Amino acid sequence: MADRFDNDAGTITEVKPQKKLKRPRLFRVLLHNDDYTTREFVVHVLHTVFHLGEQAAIRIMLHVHHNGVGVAGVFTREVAESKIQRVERLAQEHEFPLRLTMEPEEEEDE
Ligand code: TYC
Repeated sequence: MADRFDNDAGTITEVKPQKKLKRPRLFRVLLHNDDYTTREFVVHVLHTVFHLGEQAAIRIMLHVHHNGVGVAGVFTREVAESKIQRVERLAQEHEFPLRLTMEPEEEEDE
């Protein structure tokens, strides 16, 4: 229930209870392996869309190539969604079947 108090003018002001400020939920963007997308294209995408340096981009691409899936980055929902859309569009333009998904990070308590 909202708190109430009278001020000097005799009016009543309702004060909304303070909502606890929470950090936004974060999402992992997962990159999936396939047999057709070139290694160069994956590195290019990691560099241009995820702003990873050459070394990190190559490392993640190789991790996905060998393990089937890997994390391209961690973002808020909107940023994760827009990066996935950008990559899907780039991949379509190059006729690569590259696939990305997103999943929520575990909430930390506090
Ligand atoms: N497996 C691909 C190849 O050998 C390379 C690749 C890596 C594709 C990562 C997708 O997410 C990917 N050309």
